[in-house]
Amino acid sequence: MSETIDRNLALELARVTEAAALTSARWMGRGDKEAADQAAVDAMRLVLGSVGMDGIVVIGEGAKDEAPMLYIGERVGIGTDPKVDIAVDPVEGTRLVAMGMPNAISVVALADRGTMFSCEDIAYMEKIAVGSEAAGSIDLSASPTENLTRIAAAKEMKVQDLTVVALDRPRHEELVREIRAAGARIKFIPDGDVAGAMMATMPGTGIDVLMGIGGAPEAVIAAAALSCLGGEIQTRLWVRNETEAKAVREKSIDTSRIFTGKDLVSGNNVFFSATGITDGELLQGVHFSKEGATTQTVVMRSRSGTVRRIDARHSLTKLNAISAIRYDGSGDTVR
Ligand code: VTB
Repeated sequence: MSETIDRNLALELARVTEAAALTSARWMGRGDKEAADQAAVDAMRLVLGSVGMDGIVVIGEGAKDEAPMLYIGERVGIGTDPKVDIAVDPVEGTRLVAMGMPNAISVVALADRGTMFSCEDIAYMEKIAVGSEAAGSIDLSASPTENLTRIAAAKEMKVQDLTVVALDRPRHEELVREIRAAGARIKFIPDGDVAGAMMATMPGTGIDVLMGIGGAPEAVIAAAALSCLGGEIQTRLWVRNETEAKAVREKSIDTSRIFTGKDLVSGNNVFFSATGITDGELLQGVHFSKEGATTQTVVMRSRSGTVRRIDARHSLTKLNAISAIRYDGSGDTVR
């Protein structure tokens, strides 16, 4: 399987996230996050449908009855081998696009069939993620102070020099208090902790660690990215309400278990692509001009460890002539 999966899928994923980013970027700052998401979903689904694979959406837009497309369990691809699990987030940070804020990305990850974790009963996970220099030094069951001390030691830095990225949420009040008491700096993000985890892992972003509670599906996508980038992620399910607590009791879900990156994505041939929608530290967003549009994408494969950045220039007039996707913003993609 490896040859097929290597040659056919790695770079094709770039086309998938590019298409989603190009269409959803039309909605930047227009205050309509559903429209930004729908445009991306339509384009992503269309391009995914042409990829030579037999894919099942494991992380998607939601359960079948609430998500008409890219729902969990949906089969995508042309149906030939390889058999893969797919995680999609057509717009990671729909509000970021709607409000024209930084770091909205379009993301797809693939791994061998049956190797991606999913827990539809619990929506959130506690997370900690670091880059390769600090891999092996974190422990989610230890306090944030302890983790910051260990990360600083591993990176030969002072805690005061560390920058934590965290979602700006009331549920992080205690975490924020502790990080501040330890003396580290914080970069708050309004949404998008997949980008946050990638920032903590990629060199040159100025971020040392991601901490806090975010979406469980986003944890799996982040784990896919980290299996390619190196670094380490640890997560734990976080129960948000009585409905989830009931599911935990009835299904004996272990909420004390710490999931490593390998627990979330166990396959060792993982492909990942992310294209910027709005400009950010990680990737440039979609820029439009009279010639068309430009995109920036990071494409990676865990087995080889290759990380590529792809700067693309798109002629929207030509694309419109050959595709069902309405790239010029003139209307909806034909579904
Ligand atoms: C995050 C983030 C997403 O949801 O996981 C977050 O990555 C967590 O949920 O972009 P809340 O927004 O409810 O805190 C998003 O912000 C939105 O899907």
